[in-house]
Amino acid sequence: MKTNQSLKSILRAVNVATVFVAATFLSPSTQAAAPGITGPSFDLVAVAGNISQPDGATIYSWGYGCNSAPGGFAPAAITTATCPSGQMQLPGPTLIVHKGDQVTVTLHNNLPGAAGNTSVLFPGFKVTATGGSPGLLTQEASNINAVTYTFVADSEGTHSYYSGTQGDLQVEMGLFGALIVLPNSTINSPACANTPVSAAQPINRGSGVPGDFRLPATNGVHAAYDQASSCYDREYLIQTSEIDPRIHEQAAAQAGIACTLQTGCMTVETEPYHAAYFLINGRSFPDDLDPNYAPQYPNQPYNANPHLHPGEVTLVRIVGQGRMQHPFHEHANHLRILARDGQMLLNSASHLSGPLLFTTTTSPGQTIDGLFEWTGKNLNWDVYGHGNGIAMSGGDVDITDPAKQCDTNGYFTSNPAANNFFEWCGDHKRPLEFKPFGSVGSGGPVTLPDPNILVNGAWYGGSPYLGPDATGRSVGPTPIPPFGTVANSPSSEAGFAFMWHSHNEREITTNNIFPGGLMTMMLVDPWVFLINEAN
Ligand SMILES: [Cu+2]
Repeated sequence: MKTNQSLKSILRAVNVATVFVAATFLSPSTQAAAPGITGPSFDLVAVAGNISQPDGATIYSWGYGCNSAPGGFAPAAITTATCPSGQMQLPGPTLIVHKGDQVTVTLHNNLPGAAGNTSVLFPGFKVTATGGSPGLLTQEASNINAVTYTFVADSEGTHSYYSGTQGDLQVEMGLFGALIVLPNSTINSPACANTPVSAAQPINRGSGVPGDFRLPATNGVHAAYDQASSCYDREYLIQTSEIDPRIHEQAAAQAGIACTLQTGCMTVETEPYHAAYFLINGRSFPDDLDPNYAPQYPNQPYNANPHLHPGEVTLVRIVGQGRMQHPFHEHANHLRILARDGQMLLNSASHLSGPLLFTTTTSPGQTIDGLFEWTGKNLNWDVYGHGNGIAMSGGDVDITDPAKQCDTNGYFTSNPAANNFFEWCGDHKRPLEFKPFGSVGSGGPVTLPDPNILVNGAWYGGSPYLGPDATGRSVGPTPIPPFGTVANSPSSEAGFAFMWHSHNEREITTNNIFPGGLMTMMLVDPWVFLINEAN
């Protein structure tokens, strides 16, 4: 569970997050990224264990884990990564390799004997299996034995892996994970900087700078594919799945049956199917906001809590695991689809041709890579708070100075070496204190509630702005809580929270309790706040 304080903060945010709210997190939980173990050789185990859910339930599950210590962890900036030998994970360890790698995965079957054989499929790759015994879809490992799979990682992007044995039971029990293949060759473009992925130019930070939590690039260029149009600044992995607890209870009750049959000795009804838990990366909301590798989730190491700065290009890696489709909606902007199942969607001129989607429906077995960005464009008020005697670093927008003009795309991006907030020029000089709360008729953006009524002192982020002075701002006809409070110190987080969730509202519950389930929060933080995803 979240700490009570953070939970309250989130719950308050949820109530009004259909648009956005300024939110604060007293115990910052800014850890997310796309952590995993590095290859190209992996020694995995399929094993039983228990996962926890925010309603207090402990659910018997099966999952992949590390059979022995992995070769390494990524990203390097997350220093608390673990993959304890012989311990089940849900989802399984994220396998990180580079294009062209000869990947070897050895799977040990430590499931209960009553479960019978098990296996792993790597859809989209030409897999050679050695050892084990023939199964319906691939070679399988029998109880306490192993099988080895090898393939060349010839397709970049985000992929899934999952059991190829009794999938209706074994995938439901948790035998699935993600495989990320990073580019390994020379990018077609010399560098990712200033790639016109969208109207706003992305800031592509160099490797190793503080706040860089991307997976390792062999050539120093962070692109999802060997195409400059796939350059990105941040990345997050989202795996959706669900649980019908009745199936897990039946499997738990029969786990002790002595059995040597290849097909196992369990009689578990996998239909009719009534899911009660809807998961992102093995956790339900709000547990998915807690850090990666948090000790309270020994078998659910990965969280889901994207953070980004305005203008950053964020790579969202989505994997539909389990058996249901989920209409996953990324609030705040649409997602530009980059690739499906590891195949880039390009036109003949090598430009992105994927759709701009409001809802990225996850399908079992399908992966989606997409680029997400937020600048506040066309909000109709100045979220950066310029124009009240407060200039952005490097000077205010000034049409007489070429270095301070809006670019041809309508953004102020002319001086990326300074603080660049990707301001939409049409919204410039429309701060809330000029167009105040409750004065929509005067040109104000919306009638926002009085912050003194909406929030409870320290729970308020303190500023509706994301500009250079975002965390130290106390202006306006309705006094916003003064800066320097516990909630509004320059080092604390005071961004905008947007809900990313299933649009099937049944799925944003945890065993029928709202809020929960397949939901998380994405935070847009001001540039002055360092998004630190090291645990
Ligand atoms: Cu929504």
